Amino acid sequence: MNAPVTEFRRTALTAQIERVVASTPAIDMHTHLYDPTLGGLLLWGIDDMLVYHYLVAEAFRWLDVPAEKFWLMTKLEQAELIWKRLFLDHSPISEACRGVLTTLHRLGLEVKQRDLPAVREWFKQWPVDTYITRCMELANVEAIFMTNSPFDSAERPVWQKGFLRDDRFIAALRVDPLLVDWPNAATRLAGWNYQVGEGLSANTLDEVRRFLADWTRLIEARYLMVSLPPDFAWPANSDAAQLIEGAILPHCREFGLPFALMLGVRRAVNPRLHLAGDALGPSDLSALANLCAAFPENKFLVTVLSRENQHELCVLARKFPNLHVFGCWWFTNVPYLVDEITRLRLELLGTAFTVQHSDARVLDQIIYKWDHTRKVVAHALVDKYADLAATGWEPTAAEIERDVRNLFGGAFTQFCGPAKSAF
Ligand code: FIX
Ligand code: ZN
Repeated sequence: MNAPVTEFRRTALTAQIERVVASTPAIDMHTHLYDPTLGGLLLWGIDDMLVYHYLVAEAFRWLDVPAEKFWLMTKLEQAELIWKRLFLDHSPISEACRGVLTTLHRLGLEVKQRDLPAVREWFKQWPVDTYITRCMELANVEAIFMTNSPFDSAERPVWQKGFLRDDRFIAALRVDPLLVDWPNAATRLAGWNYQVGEGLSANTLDEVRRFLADWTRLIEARYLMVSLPPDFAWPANSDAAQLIEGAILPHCREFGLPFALMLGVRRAVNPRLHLAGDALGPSDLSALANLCAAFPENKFLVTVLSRENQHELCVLARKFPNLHVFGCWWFTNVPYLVDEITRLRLELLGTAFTVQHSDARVLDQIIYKWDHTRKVVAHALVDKYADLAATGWEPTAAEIERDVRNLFGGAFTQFCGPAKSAF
């Protein structure tokens, strides 16, 4: 029979694991942050934190202004209204509200004053570059993956002109417009001198590959990425299914790059809320199983938005070595579900997955997103290592450090492997 670990041993184990989890640098493998020299696209500071779409959605639970009127307000006015409704008129206990407070607290501000003008003043002292370093230190993040879209008219010209890269920011090529709205994407590609027709002929697919190759090289992308609705199916006659098979996956094989699938988003369920109006639905993961089975040479990085899909995703990752599970995405990034999902993954996959990505849209958010995740993950790991210790398998410090490194980016790096010489 297993001897239960003593209270004393558990306390020591807890302290050790909390220390390792706090001090292990994370690779933030999916964000909406930008290299600071990329045309001023990087958002940071209190007002951008307050108008984050997670908070906008929550503010509308209390707002008496119609959405159309809200969007006519300036960013500062919106931020003030959100601050009043979500922080002053009610206690800010939701995860997104608490996140703002954790961030300010870790930055050294006194949140108890509830003084928005003073917080705004404090942010004015920071040059962006020093501030990036500060946020990355506090979050203990060593690399930030961006979301880079050639279809974004703010981003596209800056890449084409060229700029001196900040090597803390790594590019990921986002292809949603290509896959979810092919007729419009085809028109744009044709305008950029790719010889594409509306139908997905062999020649058109080759030209899409030429487009992907040009952008992969230009931005030095480390993976390609798309988010897809719950009804995505493969195989199918849809544009998305044909483009994935005929262009995206051959391109990924040629360049040795993974394809990241974020599954289960229902866009614009309430378009009046803009970015805050997206919702979710459970995906049919047989599409994913079919892709993993049909293309063993391709690597798939996958996260799912619906709680209902989490268990099946783990089971699929047990079947397909070319599938790597990552992060607790968006509506699942609340401690309650991070705890549940992380425990499920640890029990089904060991440490062969990536525990979290921040999905930050505002730089400062990396502080709270990683802080909250680390606390939950440490608790889950204490239970798992205590279970091992009860069998007599005492984990060594080096083993714990190795495992935590894997969960926070090591397994992801190993899964991606080196890119190919097609670069
Ligand atoms: O598709 C995505 O990458 C999503 O993460 C975003 O569209 C979403 O708006 C978001 O910010 C979620 O955290
Ligand atoms: Zn995202």
